[in-house]
This record gives sequence, C-alpha cells and structure tokens, in this order.
Amino acid sequence: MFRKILIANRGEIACRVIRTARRMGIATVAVYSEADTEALHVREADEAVPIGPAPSAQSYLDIRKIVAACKQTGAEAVHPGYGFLSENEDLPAALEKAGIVFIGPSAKAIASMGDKIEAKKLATAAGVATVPGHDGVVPSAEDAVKIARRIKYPVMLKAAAGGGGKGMRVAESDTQIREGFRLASGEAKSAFGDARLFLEKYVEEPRHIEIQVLADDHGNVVHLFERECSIQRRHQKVIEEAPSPFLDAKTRAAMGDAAVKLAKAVGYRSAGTVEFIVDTRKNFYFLEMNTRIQVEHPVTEMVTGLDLVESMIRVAAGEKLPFKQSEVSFKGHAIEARLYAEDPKRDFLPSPGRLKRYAEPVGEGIRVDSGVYEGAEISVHYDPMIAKLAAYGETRELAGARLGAALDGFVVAGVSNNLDFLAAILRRDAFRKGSLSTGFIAREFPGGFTGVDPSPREIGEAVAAAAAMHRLSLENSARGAIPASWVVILDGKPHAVEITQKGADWIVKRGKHRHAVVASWRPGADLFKAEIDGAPACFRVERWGLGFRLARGGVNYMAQILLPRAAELLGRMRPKPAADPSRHLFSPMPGLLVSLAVREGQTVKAGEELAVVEAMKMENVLRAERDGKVTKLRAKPGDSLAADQVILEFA
Ligand code: MV4
Repeated sequence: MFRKILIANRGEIACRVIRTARRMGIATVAVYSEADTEALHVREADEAVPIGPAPSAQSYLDIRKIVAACKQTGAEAVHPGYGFLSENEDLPAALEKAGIVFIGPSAKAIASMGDKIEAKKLATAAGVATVPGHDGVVPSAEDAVKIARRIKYPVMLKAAAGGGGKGMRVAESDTQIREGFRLASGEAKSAFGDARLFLEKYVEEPRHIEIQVLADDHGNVVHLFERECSIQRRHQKVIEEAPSPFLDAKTRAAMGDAAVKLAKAVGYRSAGTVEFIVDTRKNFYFLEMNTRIQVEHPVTEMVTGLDLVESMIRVAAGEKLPFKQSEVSFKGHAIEARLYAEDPKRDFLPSPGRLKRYAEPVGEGIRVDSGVYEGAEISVHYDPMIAKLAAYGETRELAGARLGAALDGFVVAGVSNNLDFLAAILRRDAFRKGSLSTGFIAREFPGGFTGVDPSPREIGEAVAAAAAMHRLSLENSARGAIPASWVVILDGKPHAVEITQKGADWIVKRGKHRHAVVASWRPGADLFKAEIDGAPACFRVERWGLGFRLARGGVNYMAQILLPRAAELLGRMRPKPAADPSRHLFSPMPGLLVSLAVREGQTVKAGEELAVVEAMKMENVLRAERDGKVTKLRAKPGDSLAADQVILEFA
C-alpha cells in the first residue's frame, strides 16, 4: 500500500479523500492555490504544497505543478477527486512517466469515454442499449436534417466532446435543427475546441439514473446499484438518492449488468459511473460514463456500507476487489442535497463571500461532507458548493424526514444559500411520491423560487416558538413580573397569545389553540431547538430589530412580539410606502466586469441587458429592473468589482 498520496483537488472532496487515507494509515499531501491558503483541505492534510495563483488554469489544472509537488513530497500516488484534472487523460499519462500512480482509470479508458461518439459505439458493441439515432459524426446541417427526418423529430444534437449539457440542442423541425446545428457546433467549438456533433432521438421527461461501478486490474468488475439524480437545474444536480424510487429489481439488475459489460469492454479500473436516461416505460439508454468519483457518491456508500475512496486507493495499489457481485447489497435509503452559495430568489445568482456563521447539523443517519468552516471564504474562483448533506433511513420517507430536519438545523450566514429551496423541494408532493424527472424543477417552480407558504399548523408553531423565544429573552433581561399577554406579529399578522410556564414547558394559548413548547434556547443562539406539542422542531433564528427572523421547512418568518397595547398602536399606523426602485445598478457579488451593454444617455427597457459580471466561473447578465435612462457609468469592462459596488446610475 502507498505510504503517501497527493490530492490534486480542493474543497469537500479533498477533505473526503484525506479522511479515508488517514483511516488507512496513508500520509496526505494537499495542494493549494493562493486563494486557498486558509482552506480546510490544507489544514487537514499532513503536508501542503502551494501551486500558484487563484485561477484554476494556473494552479489546480496545471499538470506540471501537480507532478512537481509529488516529486517534492515523495507522494507515490495522486487522487484527482472530481472536476479539475479528474477526467483529463494527460494527468495519468504524465504521472506514469514520473513513476507515480494515478488513483483512477487508465488514460485510455478516460479518453475513450471522453469522446461521446466513441463511447456510444463502444456501448453498442458491448451490447448496451443507447438512444436510437445516428452513431457517427453529423458532418453538416443538411445531413442533420436528413437524419432527423429518418429517425423522426424531436431529436437532440450533442457535442462529441460534450457532457454535462454543453453543446446540446433539442430540435423539433427542419428549421430548428438547422439553427441548432449552427449554435451547438459553435458552442462545442468554443467550449471544447471540437465542433463535432452527433444526433439521436430526444427522450422526453427522462429520469437520470446512474450505476456505480468498481473495477480492479485483475478483471473483476462489480456494480454498486444505482443513484437517481433527476432533480437538476441547468445540468447542475441538486438532490440525489439511492436507490431510485422508480426502478424495480429486474430493471435494476439489467442496468447493473449493462454497466458492468461496458466497464469490462473499456478495460476499466477504479470507481466509475455509467449514466443512463430512463424513459417513462422504464426503457434505459446509456448516455455517458464518468470516469471519476462523483459528487453524489455518499448515497451509494450509505446504502452499501462501502467506502468508495478506499476501494479506489486499494485497486490503484494493485489489490483485488475483496467482494464479488453476489456479496454486495444495499439496505435502506439515502438522499443527498447539495448546499450552494447562491440566491434562489435571484435566479440562483452565485453568492460568494465569507461564512459569518456556519454550523453543520448532527443527527441519526446524517452525514455532512464539506470543506469549509465558520469564517471561511467561498471564493469567486471555484464552484459555489458549500457542502453536501446526506440522510439515511430504513425507508425513503424516513431519509427524507431526516434530511428535512437536518436542513432546518444547518446554520449558514454571510452568503445567500439554497437551504430554503432544498427544503421546498423535499416538501413537494411530487418529490414525496418519487415522481421525479429532469423537468422536476422547471415544472414545480415555474417562474423560479419564490418561497414557501406555511400551513396553518406551521404558522401556529412559529407563533408559539416566537412567543417562547421572547419570554426566554425577557427572563434574561427583565426585572420584575413578566406579563402573560402578548401579541406575536408574524409576517404582518397579529396573533394574540397568553404565555405561561408549567414545569419545563411553556404553554402558549392562541385563540382556541394551545401549544406546549419545551426549548433549551438561549438568546443569541442560531438555532431554536424545541419540542412543540411533543414533536421535535428546529428553527434558524436571527435577531430582527426587536423581533426575530425564523426559518424552518423552507419558510421564512418575521416575528415581532409586542404588548397588546403596543400592537394596537402599531396596527393603527399607516404602512410605509414601498421604497423607490433603486437608481443604481449594483454588482450582486464580487467579480469581474466583463462587459457593459449600454452607454451614458441611453434609454433602456425593463429586462434589457446592462452588464455582464463574471464570478465563480459563471457569467451573470445583469438586466434593467425597470424602464429608465442611463445617466452615468461608474465602472468599465475589466474592472474588479466588490459586492454592492455601483456599476452605473440611471434616472
Ligand atoms: C438526452 C436527453 C434526452 N434525450 N439525450 C443532459 C446532459 C448529458 N449528460 C445528456 N443530457 C440529456 N441527454 C436524449 N437523447 C436529455 C438530457 C438531459 C438531461 C439528462 C440527464 C439529467 C438532466 C438532464 C437535463 C436536461 C437534459
């Protein structure tokens, strides 16, 4: 076994690999960019080597620096994690030359799966079903029209070098395919330097179900069943689970066999994932093979009890897989949610910045994989994922309930995040029923995420929690007797309550309702953990003026607690008029001003593009929120922008 390995990655996956290596008694070397001097993976590794400036092209993607760091530290093998160099066949080739082991598949396997046309041909040759279509390059738009007419619309054009949704177009007519051909080949050319396209029948409302495989260098290949990752937004996975709520044992076994056949056909070694789309009638078609450990591997580990990173390291060291297909099984259910620094209410705009508060939930069946800590920076240079939260349960229902409760107990402040959006997904009937498809988010949240409306019961519990919090605050600060009658103004609506103490319980009477609240909260704590009417409930809490901002189950509440007389006076005051729409365009995040679409004196209509800001590898188009006239430009293309910096003024 290796004595020392280097992890050519950052963030949660680097920490994840370090954890297993440590358990195996293997020393670890981290590499880090100038943006990551304080990063958790650097702190957790036994040694760390700086590899250059923040942009990944000059650090995490620089193969020469990775090889040099291995030589400098005596690392015998490299784990690439996911992203970055993980599917670049030049890394294993360069490592081999230097006598260092790549903890992953061969350069050849990576290359043949990287070319989607070749991968599809290999799958067909191995007897694995692929989407009907044309298995070869489509040389021109007119060829695309001919083929599309033969296989019948709708069809999908895809980049040979693609994957993950880039260079893809659906076409329903000759006109659409001509235009799609031009757009997709242009996109493929600029994204991959390879304009080649292929064409296949478009599968409508598919589910994304993938099979985990493990292979050694002795001809042994097993599959570890499936993960369903149908809940995605713009090809970014949001929720993943194992097993799929859709598959029956027969389809599962057939998909597992197909994945193993393909892995054998490419001479695969290491952990890999064979991706399928599954139509509504449970027909499955091979899409692509990911030749790396995947973000969502924890759900497979939770239901199989195996450590995939350990298996990767062992087979890279030449060991045989210690189990046969008949010896692997899964039990229970696991669901993972990806926590991102983004603002779901502003079209999921990335939200880099410092984590002012950060505390991970704990609980039975809960696993958190993260690479951050309170005070850490979510950098504009890298992926905005903060952490992965996974929950296990004997049933899907229990796993989902545990995940929901853990989301309520996750403390994140300082950056916008998708905790509420994740909770909103889990609440959906379609999710609970397991009716998933890649169109789930678009269908369930048309017009984007606008928040969750609480049920009457949830409103009652929030009122009770706010009342109890207020009383607990007063216990600390008030002198003399505390009155029992209060009014909780929750999101503008008054709820008269009577709060009394009975043993360890607070009794909150609200009209004909009566709530018993047991809580251990102290003023200032980020979480109000309680039992309300006998059931556990956890609210995230922030002070809001003299009141509280609460969050639970994806719902946000604003609560003020007043004496009845004060509430009455407040009720008589006229509400403040809505604030003027801003006269400034602000940078929504730190980043680079890529372009300005307007000049001084220009009139603009609501929705028109004003500027493009690049941050976290994404270009974000800023648009006019209303009609107006640009009066002054306050930044120019090429400028580095701070969050909330004024880009332009309008009247
Ligand atoms: C498809 C498809 C429908 N029909 N191919 C998306 C990324 C890449 N892995 C392939 N993808 C798709 N290929 C045919 N013939 C629909 C998708 C697709 C998708 C697939 C998996 C997960 C999410 C998706 C979201 C949109 C489209």
